[in-house]
This record gives sequence, C-alpha cells and structure tokens, in this order.
Amino acid sequence: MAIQQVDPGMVPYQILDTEGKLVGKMPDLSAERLLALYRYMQLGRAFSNKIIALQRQGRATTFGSLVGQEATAVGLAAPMQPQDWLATSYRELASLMVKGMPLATLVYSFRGFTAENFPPEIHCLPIQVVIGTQMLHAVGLAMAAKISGDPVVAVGVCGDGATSEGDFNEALNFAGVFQASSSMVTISSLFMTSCSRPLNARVQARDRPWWRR
Ligand SMILES: Cc1ncc(C[n+]2csc(CCOP(=O)(O)OP(=O)(O)O)c2C)c(N)n1
Repeated sequence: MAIQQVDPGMVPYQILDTEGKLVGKMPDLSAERLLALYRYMQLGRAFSNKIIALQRQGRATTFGSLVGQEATAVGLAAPMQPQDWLATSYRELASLMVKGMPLATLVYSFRGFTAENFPPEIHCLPIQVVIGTQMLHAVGLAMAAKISGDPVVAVGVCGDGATSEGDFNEALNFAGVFQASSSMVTISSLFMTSCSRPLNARVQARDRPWWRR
C-alpha cells in the first residue's frame, strides 16, 4: 500500500505504486514536457553529487543530498506559475531549478553565503535550514497575496521530521482557519535526525519496500 488512508471519506490521489507501476491516470503531459522534467531530475542529482564531492574536499558547507527525492522535488515545482512562491528546506534543489534558480547562485549558497543574490523574480525564499519554519513563511506569503487580491499560490516543502515541529502545525492550522492559498508538501524519507519513526509520527512505515526489508 503506497498511501495510508487516514480519513475513509478522502480518496488519495495516486499515480504510481511503490514499484513505479502506473496505477492511476497518466497526467496529460507531452513527451517534450516529460523529457524536460526528467532532465531536471538528472540535473538535480548531478548537482547534488557535485556539491557532496566539493563538501568532502572542504569546499562546500553543510549539504543534504537530493538523491532519491528528485522526482518529488521536480514534480512539486512543475505546475507552479512564475508568480507562485516556493519556500523550501535545504533539500529541494531541483524544485528551485525548475523555478528558474541559476546554478551559480545555488553553488554560492552552499559555499556558505546567504541568499542575497537570489533573483527576486523567481519567487523562491532563501533555503531554510531551521526545520519547519518555511511552512509558516509560505502561509505568510499566501496571506499577503490574499489580502492584496493576487492570484498566487505559496508552496511550503518540508521533510517528515518537520511535522513534529510546532511551526509546521501552526502553519497548517493558520492556513486552514484563514483559507490562505497555500500548498503544504511533506516529503517522507522515513529519516529524522536522532528520532525514530514512531516518536515522530503515529503513522505506519509500510509504504517503502526498502524499509520493510
Ligand atoms: C529547529 C531545528 N531543530 C533541529 C535541527 C537539526 N536538524 C537538521 S536536519 C534535521 C532532520 C530533519 O528531518 P526532516 O524534516 O525529515 O528532513 P530531511 O533532512 O529528512 O529531508 C534536524 C533535526 C534544525 N536544523 N532545526
């Protein structure tokens, strides 16, 4: 079972099973678009491996690998419009690339510099290392857009460890209460520093074939 259904009235949206087989309706995307998205996945992986290599040589700072999460990173950013805002953690490099982040700017970030040279027009917040806080930033942007009447969606992305943070829960609650046009993406790697799965979330870890082994 790929998705755990917590509310019997809610039908999860699923396209692939955990083995990568098509179980839902194929999205209406052209071959060119699919290839372009796949290229972003490859670019994200190559970039991630390059920064890891630089880090091992002492030439890059703290870095979390994208490997294994390329499709999620690309897929969440692919439908976003230029005016939409993206607030990510340190791991979603390929999402930033899809939004138009120049590679040189990303390298600069992992050389230990802050995001002062992020291009403002691509609507990406600085990479967030403080776990879970970017979800609040996304909801804040969505609220600002709502007040201004701008047709903007703000997307916040975090790992499953971040769901233990108060910030994550506050963000979801605020977005729900004030109907902020935001989308919250949680990527489950089943790893959280110093914290086992059952201590982090009361959901079963049966959705990953490699986890069962
Ligand atoms: C508020 C806060 N607490 C602790 C940390 C230390 N820390 C860095 S990465 C990490 C694990 C985060 O796990 P998860 O949210 O699942 O993201 P992943 O790295 O697995 O993508 C922690 C606890 C931090 N950066 N910020």
